[in-house]
Amino acid sequence: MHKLVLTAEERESIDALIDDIVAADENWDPMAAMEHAAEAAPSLPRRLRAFLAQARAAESDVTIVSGLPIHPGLPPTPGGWDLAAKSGAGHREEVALLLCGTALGDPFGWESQQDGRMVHDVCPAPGMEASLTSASSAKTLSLHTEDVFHPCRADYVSLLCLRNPDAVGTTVTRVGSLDIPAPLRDTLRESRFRFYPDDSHTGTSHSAGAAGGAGNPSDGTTGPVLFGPERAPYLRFDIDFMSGEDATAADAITATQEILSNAADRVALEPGDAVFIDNYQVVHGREPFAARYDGKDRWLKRLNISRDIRRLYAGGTNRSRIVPA
Ligand SMILES: O=C(O)CCC(=O)C(=O)O
Ligand SMILES: [Fe+2]
Repeated sequence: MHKLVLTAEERESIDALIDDIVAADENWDPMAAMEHAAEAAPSLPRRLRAFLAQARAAESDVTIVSGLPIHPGLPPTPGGWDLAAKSGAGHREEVALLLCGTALGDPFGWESQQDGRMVHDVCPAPGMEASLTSASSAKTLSLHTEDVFHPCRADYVSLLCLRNPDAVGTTVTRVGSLDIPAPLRDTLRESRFRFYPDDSHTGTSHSAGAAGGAGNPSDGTTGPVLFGPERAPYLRFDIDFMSGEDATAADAITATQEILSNAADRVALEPGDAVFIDNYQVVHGREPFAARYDGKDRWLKRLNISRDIRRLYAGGTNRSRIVPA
């Protein structure tokens, strides 16, 4: 884990960049905000730029920037991402995340997720307490690769904390910390697993603890769980949205879930903390919590970042940062 704590002076200079971008965008246009953020990112404090460049070059698995500006006039936590989108709450914080995100790579969004918005809201929504999406609260969000089904899923999933009054933990397991027995490792390296689009894309709704969301086999894509260099592999896993192609592969999923859970660390994000989770080396999830829907609930902004947007353009039909899944 790598962490940088910004000074008050650095925070003020980031705030000034945000002022300029918000002022330039009278009618908030997220795509324009992203472009302005990309132009302004070279003006971020030198220490922050160096830290993010180093994280990228060294393939840091969990990278935290602490002390980003959160506006004192932040509105109450909305009761779900759709309400957040309508009210436009937290634009300044979206810009803060875009500034860091464009310093690390190429931000993008999915057409099928949160109305095709680039920056997502992660906040509890009434009726979704037990869902398998980020809107859940009462149930553990199990350790997962973000958008596990997609060959061009994010290289980093980033989360900026606006509120987290109960210090609810984001859970992370780093593949580098695992000791996987050789026979299991061999199975995981074979293309014996099928990965499915999750409920945040399909609009269907499964509950945690039920059968999970593994869909019609024809919807899935197959591949291995572990891939890449033998000694420093990458990982692709989401127990709720994958299945084994045979009984051994199914057993391997159960065994791996146990190993991942036992190795989990937790990061309780505080307002102004942004975490950049390497989506190839780390699976992440969330501890359960009690949503109150009183405007003070936990609230994060989320941004997907690719290290090379062309991987997505090459498989698509146009060069849009909002990509069909
Ligand atoms: O709320 C969290 O800490 C993580 C939620 C999550 O997995 C996500 O938004 O992708
Ligand atoms: Fe996630």
